[in-house]
Amino acid sequence: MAIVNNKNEMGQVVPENGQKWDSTEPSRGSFSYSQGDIVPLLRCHTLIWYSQLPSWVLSGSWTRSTLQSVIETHISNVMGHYVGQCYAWDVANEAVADDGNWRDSVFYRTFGTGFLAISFNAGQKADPNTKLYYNDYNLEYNGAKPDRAVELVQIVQKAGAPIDGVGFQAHLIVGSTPSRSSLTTVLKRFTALGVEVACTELDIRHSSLPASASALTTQGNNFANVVSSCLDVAGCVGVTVWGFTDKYSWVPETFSGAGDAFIYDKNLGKKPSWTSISSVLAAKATRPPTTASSAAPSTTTLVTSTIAPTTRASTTTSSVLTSTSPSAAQQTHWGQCGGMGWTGPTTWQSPWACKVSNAYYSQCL
Ligand code: 9MR
Repeated sequence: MAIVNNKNEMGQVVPENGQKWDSTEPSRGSFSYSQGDIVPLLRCHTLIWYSQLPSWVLSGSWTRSTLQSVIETHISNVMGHYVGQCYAWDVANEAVADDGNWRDSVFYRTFGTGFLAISFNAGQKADPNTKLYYNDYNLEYNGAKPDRAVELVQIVQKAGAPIDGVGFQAHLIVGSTPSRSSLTTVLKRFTALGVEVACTELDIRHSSLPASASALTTQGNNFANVVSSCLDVAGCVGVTVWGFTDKYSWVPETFSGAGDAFIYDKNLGKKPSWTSISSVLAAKATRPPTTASSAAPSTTTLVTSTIAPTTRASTTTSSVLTSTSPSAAQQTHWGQCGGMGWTGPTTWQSPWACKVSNAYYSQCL
């Protein structure tokens, strides 16, 4: 809790299961917020999902009219309870099946895709100031699933209903994560529709345990790539990890033998993945604004990283780069002077030297 509540570490928190329908309205018309209320700064999750529904919703016999009323009552009560506390709400979750077809659910069976506009309209009515999101996994690689999710956003927009964002859950596997550029490409397919995007449930699991030192390094590089992809996209507003310590995780229960998918180990020590993410964020934070393309996104602000830049992790080794061609754009004391993807100054002012912290970050010290 000390780590979660440290705002230099986490910019916002998701109550993992506490806001789901089976927690908030376990029986019809009877609302409970005891699990959701335990955290104060929220990315809110989730309202309309085929899973973790109480049986009265799952096996009720609904007409369009009765189910619409149940959806609207649920959304208005739950969002109403959290008004002003949620940066964003995952209004609809996982409405697309793994093969790219629409996912079967009580909502889809009753309305076809019509439940989406009903839900997003209800969301706007309940809290006009939160961001209304569609959230799903396996959107991270172009293919049938993101194709359908693009269609989903367009369906909601064409219906005249509000949709502000698309959440990429990003439950990934060490060594098989998308490249920085391919993830950037798919994120941009959605921002091109006028919505913001975010990584909302990032974890990168080892397929087998214990992880070797080199697997931990790979995991760190994989995390850094995902965060970098988000930073590369104007309109990608944040990265949320779906748990932070390997001590507690949904992963081993679902993927037997796999795990250690997070940024702190079981003893609450920082892993290479923490250091990699911290370095990427520090590099971005110290990068001077140079061109229009690197300016703040016009529609959104970079505010919602779960892991905020903090003091950079100490490094055990550091090497000093040699300046080859001094130019007009020399970096000043403390600024970044190199690292993967760095496009700013790579020469520096005397008497400072450019010290390599890691592959992602060199600093003028
Ligand atoms: O982390 C959640 C886990 O504790 C629950 O048992 C599980 C039940 O489906 O849901 C997990 O969270 C899921 C999230 O709500 C939606 N995206 C996938 C997450 C991992 O399964």
